[in-house]
Amino acid sequence: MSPFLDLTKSQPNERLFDLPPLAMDSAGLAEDFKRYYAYTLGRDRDSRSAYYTYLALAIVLRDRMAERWKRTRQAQDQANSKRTYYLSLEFLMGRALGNAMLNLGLRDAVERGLLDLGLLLEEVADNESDAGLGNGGLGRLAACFLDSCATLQLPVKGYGLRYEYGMFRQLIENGYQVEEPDHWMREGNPWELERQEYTQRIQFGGRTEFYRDGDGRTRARWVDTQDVLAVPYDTPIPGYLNDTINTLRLWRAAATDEFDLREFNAGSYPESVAQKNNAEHITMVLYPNDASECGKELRLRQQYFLASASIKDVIREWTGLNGSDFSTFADKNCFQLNDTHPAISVAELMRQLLDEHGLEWDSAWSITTRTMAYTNHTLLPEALERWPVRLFENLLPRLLEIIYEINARFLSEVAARWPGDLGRQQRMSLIEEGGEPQVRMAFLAIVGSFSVNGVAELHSRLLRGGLFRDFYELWPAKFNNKTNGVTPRRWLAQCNPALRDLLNDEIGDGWIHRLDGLARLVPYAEDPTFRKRWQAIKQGNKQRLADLVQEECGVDFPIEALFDVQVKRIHEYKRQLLNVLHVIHLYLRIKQGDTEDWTPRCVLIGGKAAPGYTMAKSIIKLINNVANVVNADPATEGRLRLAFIPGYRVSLMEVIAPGTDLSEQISTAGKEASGTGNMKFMMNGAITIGTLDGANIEIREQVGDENFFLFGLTAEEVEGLRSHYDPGAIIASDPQLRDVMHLLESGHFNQFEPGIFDAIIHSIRSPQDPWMTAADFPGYVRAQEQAARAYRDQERWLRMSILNCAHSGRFSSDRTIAEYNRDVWRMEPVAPAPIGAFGGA
Ligand code: 26Q
Repeated sequence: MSPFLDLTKSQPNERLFDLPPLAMDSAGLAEDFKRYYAYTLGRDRDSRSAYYTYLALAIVLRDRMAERWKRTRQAQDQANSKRTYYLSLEFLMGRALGNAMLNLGLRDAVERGLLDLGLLLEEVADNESDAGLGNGGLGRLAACFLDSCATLQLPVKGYGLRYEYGMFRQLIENGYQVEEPDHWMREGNPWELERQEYTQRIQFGGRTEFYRDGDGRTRARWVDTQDVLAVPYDTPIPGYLNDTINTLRLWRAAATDEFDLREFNAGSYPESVAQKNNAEHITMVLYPNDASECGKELRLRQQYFLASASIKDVIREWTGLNGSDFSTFADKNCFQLNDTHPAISVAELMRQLLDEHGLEWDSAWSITTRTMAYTNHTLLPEALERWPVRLFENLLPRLLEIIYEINARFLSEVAARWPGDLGRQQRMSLIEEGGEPQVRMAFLAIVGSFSVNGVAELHSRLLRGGLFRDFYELWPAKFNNKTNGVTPRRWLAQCNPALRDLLNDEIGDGWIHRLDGLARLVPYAEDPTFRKRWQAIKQGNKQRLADLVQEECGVDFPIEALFDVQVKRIHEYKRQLLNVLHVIHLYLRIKQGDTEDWTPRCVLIGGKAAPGYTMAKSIIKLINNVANVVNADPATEGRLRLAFIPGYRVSLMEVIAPGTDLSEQISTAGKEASGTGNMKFMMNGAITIGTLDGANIEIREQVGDENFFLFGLTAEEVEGLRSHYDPGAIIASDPQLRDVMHLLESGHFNQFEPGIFDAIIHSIRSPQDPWMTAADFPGYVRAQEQAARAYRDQERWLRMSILNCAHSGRFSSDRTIAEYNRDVWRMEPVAPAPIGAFGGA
């Protein structure tokens, strides 16, 4: 089928791979850099280009990963260890260069080598565009997990889609968000390796045919399908200083070479070839909503394309080693489903085992339910994925049959356990009836998995008692918690070099792979000279952030001020609105002359709104309009600034987190599954102002009540209040909120744009407001006053800052991954042979 598998007349011998190890010193690195720049990339004095300096450096690092990559694969094959596949529609990788240098231990050598050539590493590295193949938390979590798996030497492979266009680029025009396509690979992608030889064929449409096999058993065949090719591209994932390189495999959709012959014969050859385009649309673009967009056929195509290609790939490797014996498949393989997006995998693994490998239902189901594990990332009921049965019928008819069969067998289990409880059967059915029938993907994932987890303690508890209560009653042992974490390589060592060096000097560098070690910082909080150094570093990082804000927003952020930051997707439940109302309140205080003992404050807000989410887009407009009024008023000079930073993304967070004093984590309690930005800020010494939501609760537990600014209703109080929530009364009885609402309603922030904030105003005043913004406003203002007071006492603030960093050890994704491995995956680490022992490749 492909020209890549075997040569016929000649066979390469071992000498082909007999290469000396590549140089790891600055002179050797610079030599290679020069060769790639001048020869491989063809640059000379007249065609110099900043971008090509980045490309040449990327190839230098890619080569060094390549030689370790192969050894990792060999070691994992040889150990015949169990493997886990992280299936995700999103991997928000950001930039790869800095991470590769850090994890290979080459950063200093590269920096010196480039300096020798008159190049500044920072400038070279700035030419890389972010791989923005994710929306936010869920996608970035997948990226942090890959880093931790490689660092812990676990044989985990990421499977995802190679979107031609990533998360849209956000521009702000007249205060409004404008989306631009993100053609992130326009100038090529040096990190990927195409693996055409592992191309798979994926089926869509068609119908099922039943037939009798040689043993007289009835079997199914999926026929008359329209097929699409899945071509894999591999990206190396380096572990931290351990010679392990794992793999992220992303699929690209390509047309088959078959034409629509009818059209061809009718003489429309170009039309028939152009048809091929349709297939390639599958991996064209990332869906930019971080809550499910219901019913879009292309999205379901993406999900099935990922599931089918990845499972075929795993089974290809399996049968290559084990033939048709699947008896130990479940002991050796695990699929971790990143939310329900790849949940169709449950039915697809069944289909491949039944129809393509001839297994009986019971053994196929036993394998499937010992192989799949599901992570839930949301509590919002409206975000639970459902697909119309009608769509399944047309697009994936064979999978719908399998889902029906799974459902029938499952519901008879429910009936046996709770005889006569028809209500329960209806509630638990994989098919939602009444109205247009829909497949409930979360239920499919739960029924098909041996493990179901939430991503923070509160979230997992609410899943068991709420959304998934019936399933918890049926299978309590399936449910578990895995509190999220973030990688301390990117989110401390890499993004905060000054702090990294201080930590290394004082407590050694063990924290980079055992973050608990940061606890050794605790006594330093009491050391005044250490605090001074900590302050100087924070100020340097604030200057870096202030420069960015000046560049991107044209707003001056003086670094003496409290840097108060909220960056994340724009969502009503995250309550950027509450933040803006507080800024308006501060503005009113300034205007009223209430500025005694004032703490200067710079508020930064950033994040993307889903293109179809009107309310979120209005909130962006409001932030920008309030910023214009506040920043232009001479009375606020030296007291208050507000800026909206456009185009929030991974590489911006690497500048923002180290420069932040106060981290805004102010979601309505019970709505934010975990949050992970909260952890990045904490690690970099920011103090959290937050509600008892998601992982905030665990952050506060770790750092202590006195080092966290708490406010707001609890999740239970929010639910208890719903039936009699009366924001009108709260506004009337709180003079501060009343004045804020009055100014907002007077049109002060939309002088020549009448009515544009009416929907926002209405939502705050509505007794149906699910986010209860008014209810938490008074407590929020008090907590902000406490933060302002604490900041004026710099020695106190610095102590709190140091302790936040010192107690962030639990929020390393290494800890999270160690728990997944201990409780769910159960694999042994595999160490590759050290590079010095043999040749290079
Ligand atoms: C689904 C179907 C169709 C189109 C889009 C989607 C879709 C895409 C992305 C639905 C949800 C998402 C992303 C969700 C997400 O990022 N959730 C966040 O996950 C983090 C990691 O666990 C948590 O920390 C956050 O609390 C949670 O909001």
